[in-house]
Amino acid sequence: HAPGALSYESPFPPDFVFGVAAASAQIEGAAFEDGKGESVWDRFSRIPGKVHEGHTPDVACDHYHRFDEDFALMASLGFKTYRLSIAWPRIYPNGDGALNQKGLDFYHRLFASMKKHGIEPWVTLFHWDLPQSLEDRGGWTSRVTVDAFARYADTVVKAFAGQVKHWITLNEILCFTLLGYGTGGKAPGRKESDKVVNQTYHHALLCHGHGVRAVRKFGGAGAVVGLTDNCAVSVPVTETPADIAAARAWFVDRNAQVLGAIHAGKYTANFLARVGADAPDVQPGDFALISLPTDFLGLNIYSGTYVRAGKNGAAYEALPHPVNYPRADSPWLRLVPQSLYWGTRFSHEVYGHQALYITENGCGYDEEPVVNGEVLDLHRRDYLRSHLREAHRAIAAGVPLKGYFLWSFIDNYEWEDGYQRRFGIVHCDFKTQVRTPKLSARYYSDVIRTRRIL
Ligand code: GBH
Repeated sequence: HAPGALSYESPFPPDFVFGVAAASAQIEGAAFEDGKGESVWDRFSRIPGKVHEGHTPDVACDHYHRFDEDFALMASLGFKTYRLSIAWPRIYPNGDGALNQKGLDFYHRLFASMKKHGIEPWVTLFHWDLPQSLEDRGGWTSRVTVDAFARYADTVVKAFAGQVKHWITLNEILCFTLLGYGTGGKAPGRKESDKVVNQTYHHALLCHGHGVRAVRKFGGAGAVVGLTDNCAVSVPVTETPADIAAARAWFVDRNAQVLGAIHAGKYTANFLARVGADAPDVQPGDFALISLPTDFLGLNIYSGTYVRAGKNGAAYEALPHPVNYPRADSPWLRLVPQSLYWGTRFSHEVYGHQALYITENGCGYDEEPVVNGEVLDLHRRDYLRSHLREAHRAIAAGVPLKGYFLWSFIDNYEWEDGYQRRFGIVHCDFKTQVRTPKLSARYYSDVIRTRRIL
């Protein structure tokens, strides 16, 4: 369709993918069952003070034992695409070394159940549950992890090529590196120097490359692969040429170390100038792997930063959110729906991506009272609606946005916030494991059925 052909009233394009998302460590539970090895989150969550009230991923939504009923529920709501991740420590309990056949068997059963319910899998190879054994040998600071990931990726893609056609290499490189090894708020909770942190994401970029290589080699006909990035998103304060140019310049700077490096096939000059002596060590051949062509880019966008034209020759001015600016219960989750429009538009314009997916978008709240047996999460319905409108607007403007995955299908283990923070459109009672669709699940179901923003 031509740019401008869609109005808010017109339906999403017929091939637009509507999905829901979750991740292994956040929903599966069964943390020590059928030979699964310990992950860094199994370990980190047991360190006093690291996770809200010491919550662990041990049981989570018990999806490991309840996936069939979960897929029945998804199907009944009309959700036909599901983004999940594979738990590396189920497949290789020590990260490398011996293979755990029971781990592969579990996902074979899971994909068979999805097929039975008519749900298409989008599979992330790594969503933060690094085998603890690899962490004990340096984790993301070490190339041992890169070699182990290459082997893990080969094994998994080979095993599931018949059942999976959509692959995502890694989820949010800057989160599990910077927050895991820099600030220490996420597992493994280390506080290393900038030099070491920069090295961790270089290793993560190499794993992304290995993931692409594995899918090309073993994925079979029709397999596609991409990265999911939590790009930093700028929103121009006014939609004028000056503020838009400023927001674009901020976007280029802030995404230099992942999207910029992959796109350029090297670390860019402005990035190297910024990090100076802390630049990562790069070996010959690294960037040939890192910059292998992909089929799409996945973006996790929850929020955005307002940017306007700079004063006195500065390229831009990024504005802090005032304390009273609306947000979800996560302090970082400021409500900026236009982030979906500008995030996808800048990714397309700056890097030339021809297929973009929002692989996560959603909001988390601590208290969601039940009224007459239903969670009336009108706040989430409004979040969903306002963000879908901006996705729709991007498509109308000619941005190649091909799909949208809502985070999350069900309330789950929200990392350091434990079970306190609920992102689901389906409520999970963590005592009884009863699932109850919230108002937002009904709303999303209607949107998907009609392909319109209702
Ligand atoms: C996603 O990341 C994750 O992929 C998913 O697993 C998670 O459940 C979901 O979000 C909801 O949190 O501590 O101030 O530095 C979200 C993007 C970007 C959120 C970095 C946390 C750190 C803010 N993340 N952000 S701060």
